[in-house]
Amino acid sequence: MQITTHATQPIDGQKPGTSGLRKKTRVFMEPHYLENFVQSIFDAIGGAAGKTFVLGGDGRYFNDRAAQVILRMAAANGAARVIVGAGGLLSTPAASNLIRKRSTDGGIILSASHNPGGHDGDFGVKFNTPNGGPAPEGVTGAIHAASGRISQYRIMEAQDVDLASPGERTLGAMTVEVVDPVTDYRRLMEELFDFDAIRRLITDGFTLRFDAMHAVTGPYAKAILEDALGAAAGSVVNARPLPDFGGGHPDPNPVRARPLVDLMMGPEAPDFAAASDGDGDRNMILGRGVYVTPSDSLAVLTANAHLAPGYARDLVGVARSMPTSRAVDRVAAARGLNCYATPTGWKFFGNLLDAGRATLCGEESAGTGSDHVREKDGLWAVLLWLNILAARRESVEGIMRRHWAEFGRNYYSRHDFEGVDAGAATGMIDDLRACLDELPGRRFGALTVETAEDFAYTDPVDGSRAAHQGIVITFDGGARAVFRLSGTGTDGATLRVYLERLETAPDALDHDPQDALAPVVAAADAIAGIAARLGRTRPDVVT
Ligand code: G16
Repeated sequence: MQITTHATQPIDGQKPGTSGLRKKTRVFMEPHYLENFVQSIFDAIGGAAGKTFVLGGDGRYFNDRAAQVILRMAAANGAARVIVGAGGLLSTPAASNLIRKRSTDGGIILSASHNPGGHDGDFGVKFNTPNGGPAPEGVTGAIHAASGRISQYRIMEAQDVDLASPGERTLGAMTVEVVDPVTDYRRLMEELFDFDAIRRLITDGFTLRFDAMHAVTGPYAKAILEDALGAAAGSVVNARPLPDFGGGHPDPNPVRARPLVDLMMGPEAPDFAAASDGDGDRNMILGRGVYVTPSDSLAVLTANAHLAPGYARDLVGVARSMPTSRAVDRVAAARGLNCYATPTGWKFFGNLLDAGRATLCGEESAGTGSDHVREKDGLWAVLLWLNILAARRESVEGIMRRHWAEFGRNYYSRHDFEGVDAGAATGMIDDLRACLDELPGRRFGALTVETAEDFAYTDPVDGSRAAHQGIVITFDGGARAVFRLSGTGTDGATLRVYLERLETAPDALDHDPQDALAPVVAAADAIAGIAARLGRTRPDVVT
């Protein structure tokens, strides 16, 4: 088969963000766009010759075409083997598991995660390193640099590889190993959790619903929750992955997964519900009548992980992204665990996990995970919750109430202002940064500023430094507002305002979070001038 070397030129903007390169699908479909970026990955890691990679994606529009292009480029660049999920599908955590388990040289994941799919939606490409985790900043920087120097890419002229079913195929001298996307992942889950106990819970009448949002977790959830654990047929809804996610926005939060929330707040609610996102790394947890914030979920999982066999060992530590609420810090303090606050982006957990400093990690953006892989893992979080429920035999609501009574409640909410003018948003953050020194001691409504900082992080393992990772304002009495711009959007800018207030009074643990946070919301707007500067009086998404 013929290998062709195409002349090309650098394309502006191939700079990976919070999680890989995300752009409009039609941008990725432009001539040479995907090819330039993939060649830049190979160039940045010292070539592909003789290497083994994992390849898969969340099944969104263009996933199938992109997978074929990447296979032909890997073959032309001399790769020895690519392990690819049947149909080109792999959830992000399943890909991370395969990268590690098969001792590969890394993997390429095709996903724009929770962003909508389709020709007019979003697409993304992410490189994960041999530890199974998202490439750290040093590697993404090298990929970006390579994309700025590129002058040619190599591709094999060949027919499409048959990816429909498991088996080995060849592409020139390269082996394409097509695997069932679910098998290895399900085995890993069986090692970590007490499937018998969860099965007994379900046999005893416990009911659940899992919304796969027409994204990649459908086949995983069916195989594990229904087939292996005995949840009633139909417990997993929207289970068939669709290229446009059925026209939906596969982000498991109370806004995008509204029907599930409505079900759980109504009379027909099952005992437990959960949802996952486009590529299966996010999760949302609900009990009958109760929504568990991702920050609270991390705290509860940390406090109870020992109830699952995979975590019966002592946890070594826990890590959260800085904007995630400090609920888990209170558990860590009580249990004598190290607790790390990293910048937003799962890639920042990698070193802590590799160095054995953290066992569990989590983010306010609906991500929770552990050292079992190097990505956040939606179904893993669901199974850990189910294992805890099976061990405690209490309702989700009961578990939350006891948790808040013991540790206090960190009321928490994130307000997103989407698609705002990028210049105005950047200007607002810059101006905030410029006035940090003047804020401490100033009063905004009921709250007085204690500290104001521009968050920077020095990795305790390799000493690498990430600056300008968010503006953090703390107030007296344990309240906090954090401002940062999203690194995953594709339209203008998204301002995220993260709001938190600690409450420990036993009679004040049951308020509506938006009411409890009203003084913090008002202070945040007064400090940043969101309405005046961005012309928005209310957020587009409240989680
Ligand atoms: C990605 C990252 C997460 C991050 C989230 C939101 O998640 O992996 O670490 O918290 O984006 O990032 P931002 O606030 O910059 O938009 P995912 O699920 O999209 O891969």
